Amino acid sequence: MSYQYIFYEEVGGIATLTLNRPDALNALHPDMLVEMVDAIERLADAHSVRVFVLTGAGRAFSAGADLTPPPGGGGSGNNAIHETHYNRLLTRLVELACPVIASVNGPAVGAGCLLALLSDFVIADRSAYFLQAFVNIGLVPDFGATWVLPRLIGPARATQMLMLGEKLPAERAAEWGLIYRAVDGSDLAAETLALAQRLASGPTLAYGMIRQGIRYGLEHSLMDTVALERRNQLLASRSRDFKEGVEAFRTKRKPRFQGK
Ligand code: T3D
Repeated sequence: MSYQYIFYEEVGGIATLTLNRPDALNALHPDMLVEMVDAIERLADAHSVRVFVLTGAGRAFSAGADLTPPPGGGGSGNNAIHETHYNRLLTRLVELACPVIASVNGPAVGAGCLLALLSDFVIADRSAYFLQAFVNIGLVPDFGATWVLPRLIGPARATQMLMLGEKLPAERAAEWGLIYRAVDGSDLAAETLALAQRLASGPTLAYGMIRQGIRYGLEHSLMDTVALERRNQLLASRSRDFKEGVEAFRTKRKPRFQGK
């Protein structure tokens, strides 16, 4: 599939998807969502990919759902789009077996905000903001907002974001624990790359199971989660990276993980 609304590239184990509708602040056009799902399915099948980076072209990360209905229907409020596009994208993202970084170069709004917050690490330009804009246009939150936000920042702050629909500056978002870090805009690309390279040279299988474990633990009991940890530890202990990690420890050198 060739892409019109996104850039996608894989370099050195790092797959980067750039939302590319800068004139519309990377608003999520339905065809863009189809392209994103295609790219994520492609990277999920590519065993060479060890970290996935999401970012936006221009001055925004994403302004959320496209509010200009495309020809033939769609646009905000179209229920079918949730089933066919948003939920599919969310599922593919959550099921990825490698770490995901959102490099938030500007406003992250509505579904665009959730797209960032569903990542494992969110690094944002200090001048960026996070905005749950749904209420400002008379919509209720979707794309997992009412599940993700209370878990990340608690119900009081989630309610504040969701009901007041005000911009949350990146630095405040970092103070609240909503995101990993806020950095100077001029450092964002380098900081993102450094984190991506670090993760791309780590034990990918273990990262994938940590991802799975965190989501699972949020929804299940302690004992169920311990049971999953036990199953995953057995798998991790059979990996080449575990063998390499122990060997490196014994011989007092840095491990060279292969992601296998
Ligand atoms: O379909 C479904 O039902 C699914 C539901 C999904 C949930 C959502 O995501 S709902 C939330 C939808 N998003 C919004 O409500 C945000 C709308 N945008 C804004 O409020 C503002 O644009 C911002 C606060 C994000 C930024 O403001 P500002 O002043 O920096 O930029 P601007 O001038 O408003 O926007 C620049 C251009 O981007 C402008 O186009 P123009 O006039 O230069 O040709 C604007 O129309 C366009 N744009 C911004 N957001 C969207 C958009 N075009 C389409 N859809 C947008 N969401």
